[in-house]
Amino acid sequence: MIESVKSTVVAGKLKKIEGVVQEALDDGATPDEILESMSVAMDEIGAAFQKNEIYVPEMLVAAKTMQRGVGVIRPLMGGDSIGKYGKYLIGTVSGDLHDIGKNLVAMMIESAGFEVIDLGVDVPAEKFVEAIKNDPDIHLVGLSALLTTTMDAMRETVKAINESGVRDQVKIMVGGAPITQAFCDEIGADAYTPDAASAAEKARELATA
Ligand code: B1M
Repeated sequence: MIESVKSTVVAGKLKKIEGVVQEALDDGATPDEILESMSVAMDEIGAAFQKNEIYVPEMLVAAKTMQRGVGVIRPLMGGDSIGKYGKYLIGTVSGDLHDIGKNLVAMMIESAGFEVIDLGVDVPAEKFVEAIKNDPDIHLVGLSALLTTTMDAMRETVKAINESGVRDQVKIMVGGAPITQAFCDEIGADAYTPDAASAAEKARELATA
């Protein structure tokens, strides 16, 4: 059953995914297993794109299929009461339109007990700064980047926050496929985590430190 979750995402069968995810759940698969299987599907899609076996439209429909599938398991993720650990500002950096990973991080962070403020994709550095300045209750900021070409925008965003006089108010977390601990250290962010689950864990740790 879990295999068909993966193959349905790879094939971009938008109309079928909700039923297939539900069947997998009924069959005993956990939401985590289903998420993992959809993420593996996106890796397959990425590899096929790299080999020119598929093009942007196929990548896009697979992404939409995964997002619809995530919608089915979202209510099952449960978690702590929203806002218990404070507010978490998140967005994908300027020039970058990838949001599946960022949305998963936002979902896990919310389940971990934060009120999430999601600025969306292609977010200019100034918008992050403005949001932090306008809300003194924001103490954590998450930046996502999926392209090697937008890693610089992440660097610029951290720099803009550093220079805006609000750096002491927040801790900055970074992540996304091309991001590493070394890059996090280099740009002066506070924490790198490789996936959504570890991001939620780290956010709690930083909020309670
Ligand atoms: Co794009 N794309 N894409 N794409 N795309 C990649 C990233 C790529 C690796 C594919 C490839 O070539 N193999 C490649 C980047 C190469 C590079 O930079 N080295 C690429 C490219 C080239 C492009 C375009 C330039 C293609 C073109 O137009 N020629 C273009 C750029 C558009 C832009 O952003 N300006 C483009 C466009 C797109 C679509 C719009 C079609 C679509 C995105 C739709 C959407 O997001 N709504 C898309 C997709 C779907 C992908 C792949 C196939 C899948 C991404 C994904 O959703 N993965 C991707 C290949 C791949 O990743 N294998 C690819 C599933 C998701 C769960 O994982 O996002 O990694 P991920 O998130 C993880 C972790 O990274 C981490 O946690 C998440 C969950 O555990 N994480 C964080 C993410 N953010 C975090 C923040 C944190 C902590 C952890 O703290 C704050």
